[in-house]
Amino acid sequence: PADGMGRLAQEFVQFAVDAGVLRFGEFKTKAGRMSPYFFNAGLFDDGAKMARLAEFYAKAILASGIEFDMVFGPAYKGIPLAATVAVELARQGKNVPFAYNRKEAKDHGEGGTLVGAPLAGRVLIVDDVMSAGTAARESIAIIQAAGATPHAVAIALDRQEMATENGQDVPHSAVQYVRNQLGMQVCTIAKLADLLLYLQAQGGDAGRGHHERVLAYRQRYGVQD
Ligand code: OMP
Repeated sequence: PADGMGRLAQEFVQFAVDAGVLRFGEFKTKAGRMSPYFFNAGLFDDGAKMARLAEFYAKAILASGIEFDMVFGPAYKGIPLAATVAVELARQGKNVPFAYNRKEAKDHGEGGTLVGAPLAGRVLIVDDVMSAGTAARESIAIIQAAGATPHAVAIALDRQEMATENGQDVPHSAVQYVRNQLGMQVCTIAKLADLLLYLQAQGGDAGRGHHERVLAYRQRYGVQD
């Protein structure tokens, strides 16, 4: 699609492929599925890539019109994301506080598991990927326990696949659950459908092969938009 967000998504997929963050092959996901593609945000591993990544998030967040009072980054991968996205949001005219959690509570010094600004008001969670939704549920619990409102989630990639509940596949994605059941807003830079469009446009033997395998994966685990 030629619309602004469609174009941003295509640019982002290209950026992720070029950076080696989005790869094709055989990967096992957290939910135990064999996936023909994997998005490893940890491979945005230099200053220029992080800056560009933050720019994609900030553009998508600001274009979404989501209102929020602060940014929260869940440990570990959400921490540099929240920090750099907060920097970029400030650069684009929206300066908000940010916070993140530790995985281990600290029993000395400042103590506790939260670092940064106190969790308060409408919190925007910034994370990398949503597949089955486990990570999102943990962030929501942390924010609620602090007395703040889990208001929205911004992610780079929505895999648009079935969430799991107690180890069982359910017929909706984690993003759909967060939107429809929890009433939160979700902002994504790109989703599985954008990846499929990208692969289709690539053509060539490799592109066609990847497209076919990703399509087969969507048929097995995917959800309707
Ligand atoms: P859920 O917590 O099940 O939604 O899965 C999200 C997490 O899965 C991410 O935070 C990653 O740890 C991991 N993941 C990726 O990073 N990239 C992928 O392409 C797929 C996964 C995954 O395991 O599903």
